[in-house]
Amino acid sequence: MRVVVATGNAGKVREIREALGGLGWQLEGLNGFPLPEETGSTYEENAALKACSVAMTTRAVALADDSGIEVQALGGEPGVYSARFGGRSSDLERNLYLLERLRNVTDRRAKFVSVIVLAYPDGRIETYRGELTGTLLEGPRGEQGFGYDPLFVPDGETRTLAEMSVAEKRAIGHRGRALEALMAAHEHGAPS
Ligand code: ITT
Repeated sequence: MRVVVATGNAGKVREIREALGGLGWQLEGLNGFPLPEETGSTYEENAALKACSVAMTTRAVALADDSGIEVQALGGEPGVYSARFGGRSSDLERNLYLLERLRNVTDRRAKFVSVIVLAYPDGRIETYRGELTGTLLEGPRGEQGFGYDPLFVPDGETRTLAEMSVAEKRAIGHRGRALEALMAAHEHGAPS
C-alpha cells in the first residue's frame, strides 16, 4: 500500500520509517503538499485534520502524527501546543524556555503523548495512541532524537531519549507504542 507520511518534522519521519519497515508499505514524503492549520484542541483532532487533508489532496492513504509533552507541574502544559511552546521557534529555544519555567520546581514529572491517524481517501480513519511517562532533567543530555528528547528520562531508564538510538526509543516510546498498535491492526491486512 502507498502511504503518504503527512508530517514536516524530520524526526517523526525517521521514527515512523524505522518502525513501519516490516509492513512492506511504500512510504512517501509530503513532496510539497501543505499541512492544514492545527485548529483542534486534542491530539486526535489535529492528527485527523492533518491526515484527512493530505489524503484528500493526494488521493492516497495518509498517516499523520500529532504529539506533545504534558508537564505535571505546569498543569499539563504545553500539550497540544508543544510545537509552539512559549512562542519559541526552535527545539533549543523551547527546551531553554521549559527549563526556565521549571526553575526551582522539584516535581519534574512529565508525559509524552503521540496520536497516529491513518486516513483513507474515502474518509475512513483509524486512530492509535501511545504514551510515555518520565521526568525532566535540569539540563539537556544527548544528541539524538528531536524536540524535548534531551531533557526527558523515561521511567525505569537512566538515559534521556536523546541518548537512545531510533530503535531503542521506538521500543519504549509513545510513538513506538502508537505505531505498534497500528502494525498489530494491519498484520493481516487492513482492519475492517
Ligand atoms: P507536523 O505537524 O508537521 O507533524 P510538528 O513538529 O509541528 O510536525 P506537532 O504539532 O505534533 O508536530 O508538535 C509536536 C511537538 O511536540 C514537536 O514539535 C516536539 O517539540 C514535541 N514532540 C513530539 N513528539 C516528540 C518526541 O518523540 N520527542 C521529543 N519531542 C516531541
